[in-house]
Amino acid sequence: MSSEQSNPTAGERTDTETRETAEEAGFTLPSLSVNRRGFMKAGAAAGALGSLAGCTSMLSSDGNGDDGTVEAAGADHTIPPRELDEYYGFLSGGHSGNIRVYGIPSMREIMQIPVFNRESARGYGFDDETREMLEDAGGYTWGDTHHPRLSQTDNDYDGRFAYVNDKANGRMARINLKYFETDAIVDIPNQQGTHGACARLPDTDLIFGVGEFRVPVPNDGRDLEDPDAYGSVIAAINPESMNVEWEVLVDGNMDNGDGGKEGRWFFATGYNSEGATNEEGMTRDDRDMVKAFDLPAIEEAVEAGEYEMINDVPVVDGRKDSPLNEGDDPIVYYIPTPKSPHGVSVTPDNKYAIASGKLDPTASVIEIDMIDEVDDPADAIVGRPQLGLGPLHTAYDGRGHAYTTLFIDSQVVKWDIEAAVEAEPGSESPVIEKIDVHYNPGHLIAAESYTADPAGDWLISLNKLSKDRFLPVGPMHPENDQLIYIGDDEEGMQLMKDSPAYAEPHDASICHRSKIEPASTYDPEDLELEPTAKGDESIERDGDRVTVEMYSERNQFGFEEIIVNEGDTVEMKVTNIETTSDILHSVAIPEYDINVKVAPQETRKVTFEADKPGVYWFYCGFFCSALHLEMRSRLIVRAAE
Ligand code: K7E
Ligand code: CUA
Repeated sequence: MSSEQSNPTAGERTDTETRETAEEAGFTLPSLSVNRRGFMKAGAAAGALGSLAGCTSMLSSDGNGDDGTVEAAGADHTIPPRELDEYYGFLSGGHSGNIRVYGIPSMREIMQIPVFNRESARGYGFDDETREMLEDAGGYTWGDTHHPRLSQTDNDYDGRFAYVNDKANGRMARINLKYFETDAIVDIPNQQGTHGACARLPDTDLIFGVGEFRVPVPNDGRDLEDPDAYGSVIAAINPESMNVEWEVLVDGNMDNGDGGKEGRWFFATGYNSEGATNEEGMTRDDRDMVKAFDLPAIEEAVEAGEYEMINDVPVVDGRKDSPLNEGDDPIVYYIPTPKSPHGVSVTPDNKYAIASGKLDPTASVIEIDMIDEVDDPADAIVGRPQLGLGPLHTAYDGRGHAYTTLFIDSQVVKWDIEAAVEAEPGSESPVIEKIDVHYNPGHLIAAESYTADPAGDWLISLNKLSKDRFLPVGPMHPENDQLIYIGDDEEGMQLMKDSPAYAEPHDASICHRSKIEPASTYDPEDLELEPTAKGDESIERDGDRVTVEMYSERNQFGFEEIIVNEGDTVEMKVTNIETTSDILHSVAIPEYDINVKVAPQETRKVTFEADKPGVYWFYCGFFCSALHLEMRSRLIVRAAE
């Protein structure tokens, strides 16, 4: 390390605090008897830090990186030219409506995947197929992605799909990880504000969308002024067909959700059990509800016809006073939890669901196997460590530690899960250490934290505010996603990098690169449209409908000119016949507001009304060769008589 000052890793303040707390609690934290600098010197000489950290990255050779980042003992997040990142990170784009793909640990943004937004570079929302998909999904022009979750088989990532919610318009989308593109969106009936999103594990046989806003069900003009009659639903979506199979109506708002790893339980946090419509009312009570949904019991009720069909979806009544909740085996357990709990996540071993207090400085550790055994659901809460102010979300390293964001304290706290079960409620003793983050974190995510076997090396704190951490760019600031190394329990959490992000990532999933196999060109078999080979190009007229089939290659389109009449409907299909990876073309039609990307072996179609007579040089938008600028043809629209 070249200097202490330029090292923005965990502040001494928190180390000291942690040491005191830990010593009081009788914890032994050997490395903390040496300060960081001393440990670095001693440790680096020993040369054993790489294996100690259990990390495949190389030892850092010297101190600070030249990009203002910091290397820590045994961990190196810098990826030199020609080398690849170890993990894919899928970060939601929030109200930008997309998913961003990061390489981790470098934190470089590698790709964006448009989901609920229209996006011109990909032609997403421009070609017929994606435009129709967005129209069928409600025709909205934006969405609010929060929780990207990856499909799993046997509790491990299988590299097939990612799923993400639209908190704004109540939708769920699927992203095909062969092509890194959105291939299905469902507009969820009876649900406003699809917030939490996750899969039923171990094999991703259902996707859950958690309805946040309480509304009349159905929301068709009834009960407008009667909030007591409002409700919210969880929706269970078939991951293949993307149809909603059933819903469960509950009392109160719901917030985030996570599924157990053995398929039986689904958990949703919530607030506003008060049923209020303003802030004061929503935060009145000290307890709110975590709902534990007994999935087999719900499926039995659906089988038995115990539901009401609302907007073509079977809706099961899971409200407190529902007959299905009478007796010893309710379909929904209401677990009183302090206070307006926000994040919930199930531990890798499926033993606990941990809900963060948000307005209470504790997290509630719910022992999953106790839920249907105790008389009072509150007794399933077996631990309540005091973590700090504004606990929001929790991730895992697979070594028995939990990491929770503290929104108000602007910290990430690392704590011991079993110690929290042993300790008195409200005790701070399970806390191992805290690290300052900059500033006000929402989610955090650790590598493969949502699987049964987290990697335990990298963690990202997704901070809402960046304040002074980047060059000023006006009143709208970037977010700050901070990379933290967690692979060394002795050295503790180490802040490695600030990474600005455009508004606004919420949650993320991190998957080892070995588990995803993206295609580098399209397989025409995977596409609905027949490709057009060179020599098969055609222009056909049927009344005022003109069908164009053409190819594109370096440096031409299938036709030098396409002549149509004003008022014609033009269907233009184009195949990129290149077989070389990374040689993309597009069809950009000026003044017709069209840009359609075609990657190698991809076929897309765009349909438009030729309503403006004139000459339009349609051109290729990707810089595909030295003669790219010459890659253009004329669309000639003859004026009507
Ligand atoms: Cu906390 Cu939507 Cu997961 Cu944002 S939610 S932070
Ligand atoms: Cu094709 Cu530029």
